[in-house]
Amino acid sequence: MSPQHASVPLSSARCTSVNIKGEISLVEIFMESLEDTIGVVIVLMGPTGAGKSSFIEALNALSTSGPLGIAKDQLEPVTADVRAYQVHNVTSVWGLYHVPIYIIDTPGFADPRISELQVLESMKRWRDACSTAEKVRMLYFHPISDIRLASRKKRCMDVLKSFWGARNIPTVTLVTTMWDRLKPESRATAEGRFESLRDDYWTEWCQKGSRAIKFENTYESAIDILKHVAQMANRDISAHKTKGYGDVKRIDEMLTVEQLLRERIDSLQQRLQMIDDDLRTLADPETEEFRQILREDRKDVLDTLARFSSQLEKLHPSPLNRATRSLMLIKRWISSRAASDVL
Ligand SMILES: Nc1nc2c(ncn2[C@@H]2O[C@H](COP(=O)(O)OP(=O)(O)O)[C@@H](O)[C@H]2O)c(=O)[nH]1
Ligand SMILES: [Mg+2]
Repeated sequence: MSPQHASVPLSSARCTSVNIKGEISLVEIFMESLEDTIGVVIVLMGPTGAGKSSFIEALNALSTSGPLGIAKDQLEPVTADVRAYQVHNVTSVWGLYHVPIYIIDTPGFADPRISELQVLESMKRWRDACSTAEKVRMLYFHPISDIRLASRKKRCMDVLKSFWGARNIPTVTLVTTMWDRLKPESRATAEGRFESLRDDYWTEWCQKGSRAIKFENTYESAIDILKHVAQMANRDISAHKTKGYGDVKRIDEMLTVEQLLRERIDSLQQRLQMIDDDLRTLADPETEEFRQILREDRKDVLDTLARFSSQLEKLHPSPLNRATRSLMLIKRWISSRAASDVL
């Protein structure tokens, strides 16, 4: 859309297609520059390694500037923060207008060092953004190569569903990846997994306008996904508006993202306990090299625990409830471990 049209309200219009003007390339921009955009903002979310950055690279594949270097097997740095890109030479067609397309790449869910809460924190305002209310779309990436839907990945989908909420269902697409990695003989089984994911775990959302699609890790497939995004419906303004980190079904229920964070803290505590037990039993000087690895691991776990527990603390600023009391116990436990002489 040209600047002179910047004040035209697009809320009543519906995006129907994309217009490709030339060689597509992505250029990183400041997140802040998207605050009052009139463009379509496509948010990529999903577990670490699911293929979000690969989708961006595929879209950028014909750029004469070369790869962006953001997918995991390429040079560091990988996605540790939210990053925004403008997609050049392609626009979304809204009624009579052509508007720019932007992509936001987010840190992964189920990442060993980043909590899902931290990812949601950075995305809350995009879900709720006013000026771009009709034009935020979300692609949730899921690797179809996973033999079964691991409970961690299922929980991540629960977090996503609770966070994006009923109102935004039509704007969300489940993008399955890794299709090109399958051996020909595994394709049929993967198709079965895709169908059961779509008709089982994603069925309620499909009935309300969400879709499940495939990404083949090629430029053409990435363009097809852009075209698909162009045809997605706007958010359903008759449905209730999700606030904060997501919906809870009952008033006394915990947020899914908080449950997950507590589970992750719990398993980190168990891991630290195991490391400490190993460090105590491995007294032999021959094991020094291994002890050094354990010490580094221990430091990593302690740092992550400290970060996760302070994120949990921010969720519960009030000092007098049950959740805060259990948090105090967690913090006390972490401090005692940090100060222990197991080294
Ligand atoms: N062959 C293939 N590799 C993929 C696909 N998606 C991701 N990968 C690979 O999986 C690794 C992690 O992908 P990345 O895009 O960085 O995941 P992200 O954490 O979701 O951004 C990289 O080595 C990618 O090359 C896919 O659809 N096909
Ligand atoms: Mg990435």
